[in-house]
Amino acid sequence: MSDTTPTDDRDAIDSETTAEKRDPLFSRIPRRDFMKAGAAAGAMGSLAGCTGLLSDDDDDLAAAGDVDSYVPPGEHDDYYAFLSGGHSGEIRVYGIPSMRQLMRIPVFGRESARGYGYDDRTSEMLEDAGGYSWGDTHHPRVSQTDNDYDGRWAFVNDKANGRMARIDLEYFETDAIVDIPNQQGTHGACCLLPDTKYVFGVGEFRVPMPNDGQDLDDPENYTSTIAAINPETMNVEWEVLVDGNMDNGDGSKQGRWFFATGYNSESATTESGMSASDTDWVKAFDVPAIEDAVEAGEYEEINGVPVVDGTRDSPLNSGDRPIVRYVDVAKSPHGVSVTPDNQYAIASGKLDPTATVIDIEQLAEVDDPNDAIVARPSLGMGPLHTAYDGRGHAYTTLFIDSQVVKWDIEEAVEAYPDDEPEDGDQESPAVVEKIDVHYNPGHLIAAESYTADPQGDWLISLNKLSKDRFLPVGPMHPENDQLIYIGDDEEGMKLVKDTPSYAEPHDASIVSADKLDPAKVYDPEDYDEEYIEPDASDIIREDGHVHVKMHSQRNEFGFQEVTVQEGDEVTFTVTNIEQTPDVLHSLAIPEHDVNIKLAPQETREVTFTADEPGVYWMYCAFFCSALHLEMRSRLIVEPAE
Ligand code: RUQ
Ligand code: CUA
Repeated sequence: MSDTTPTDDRDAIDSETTAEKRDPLFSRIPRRDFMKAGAAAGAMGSLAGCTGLLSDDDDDLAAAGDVDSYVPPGEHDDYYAFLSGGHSGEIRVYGIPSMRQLMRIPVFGRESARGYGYDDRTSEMLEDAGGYSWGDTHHPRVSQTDNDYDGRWAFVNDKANGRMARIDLEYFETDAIVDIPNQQGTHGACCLLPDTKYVFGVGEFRVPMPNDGQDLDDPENYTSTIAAINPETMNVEWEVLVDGNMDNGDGSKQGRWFFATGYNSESATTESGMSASDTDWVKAFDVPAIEDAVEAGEYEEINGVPVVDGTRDSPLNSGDRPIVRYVDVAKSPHGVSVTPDNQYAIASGKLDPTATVIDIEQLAEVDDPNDAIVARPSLGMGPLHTAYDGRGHAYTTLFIDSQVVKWDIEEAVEAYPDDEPEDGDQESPAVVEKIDVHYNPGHLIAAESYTADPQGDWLISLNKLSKDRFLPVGPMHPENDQLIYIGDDEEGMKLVKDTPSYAEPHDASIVSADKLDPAKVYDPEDYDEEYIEPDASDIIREDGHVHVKMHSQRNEFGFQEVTVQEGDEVTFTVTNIEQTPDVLHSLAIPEHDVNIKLAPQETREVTFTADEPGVYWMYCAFFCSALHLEMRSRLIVEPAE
């Protein structure tokens, strides 16, 4: 098996990684230079473009033959995976282990097949959330109760416009979006456990506070915040502003700590400035202490939100219970995640080959938060994110090496500090094995890794580049989500399949199928729109407004024709009265940009202006029966006198 490095072969990869050995360009750059301030980020970027030079001698698929990931036609997967869609602004739902895409859930942008952003309710929701036509989803996190998935919601950030959205997991649809005040570039998203008390939005871009045209050119005084959002109301309860920027975050599992990485302690505005210093911080937010400060009125209200000062000089950080503890970690850490047992928060070095392991219990006790660092294993080049199997192993993506490294957390703790690399290039004895992935992985996620009880069987590596792995489709390539079996510590990790994906999954959450209970048809009680029975069909005309109420079923709408006057504002309230699961209709109106989706027992409303006289065939866009094409009626718009 050429794709893994067995434990006893560890020496062979001490001085150079497999990727480095095989990559002619890589080996021309002395590694030491690589890690120098400023150069590293650029080197990382250029290497992302040259991993296609890696020779392709893997026989992964043959090796994968004995791992059973086959889900026969008609059978169901064991897990749901929720993958973000990046700047497509959506969430994708996969079945695991088949890697079949089961559904897409539009979040921040309109999507016509689901009528999302076309009916009145969803278009008002998007409008109230800022009215942007797109978003950038990175981190889907699923709500938990008692540190286990409770099947209620998924949350996801919008990095582009500083927002957080909630997805209802009964209906698999976005039901709330909050535009987070004082935050630009909400990047990290995660829940404070055990019971999802808050959803945290982590502000990445530092801006003047408030960002109202003052202090434009005073980057020293730009700040970023974390926002604590109530998952029920989606209100921002409070924010904490900090020094430096923030990147990713993870909540601890026992309610006290929230961790965020950051890569710009320098307060710079250029790439080289942001990576000048050899260290940055993991910030550990002491949530109960912050709540006490809010309670005591120790905040400034900015744009309607209590903002607590968590900068290093803040009086709230000088007493014996500081609200934010700044832990020094090697430069520009990226991912941070809390281990299933809540013992450690592990931050990945990104521009440094190490991960930093912070002991959560010690963090509360030590005077100097750096004393809570209990391990710093050297893992490989470009460590980004870490997931867990529940058997004491961590799995970290190595962006530059194009690998996933499996390592033993306790072994790393025992080896520390004797294993501290002098020059950053000795691999930690805690490394168990590495597997090549194709290519340049960002996040990875293991089944239920974010809970207290990961399943330890499947892991997905979300690779940014697919290069030559699929049929060419033009200059924009698909990305590659690779399924890896991690259930057998003896045999090692096995690459099982490649899955092309559209730009661009960042993070994911994998949830056991039995923890979700999605509805098969809508319950009209859950929504405000009026349910229209066939005998309640009506057309109400009032001062230039026409309200049409009608049902839909195979193969008709409540009215064969509807006549309005040019210039009328028209509202259609339409119910799909079908009880049969999977029989959807829609109301599509040509040349009026109208298309609303109607699943069984669903009612939607849409309002538009009839401004062009003529005849318009309203039709159903879901193929619902043999007479689907006949399912249409006329909208007649009479010219104004
Ligand atoms: S980030 S590739 Cu937006 Cu989670 Cu790390
Ligand atoms: Cu209803 Cu097609």
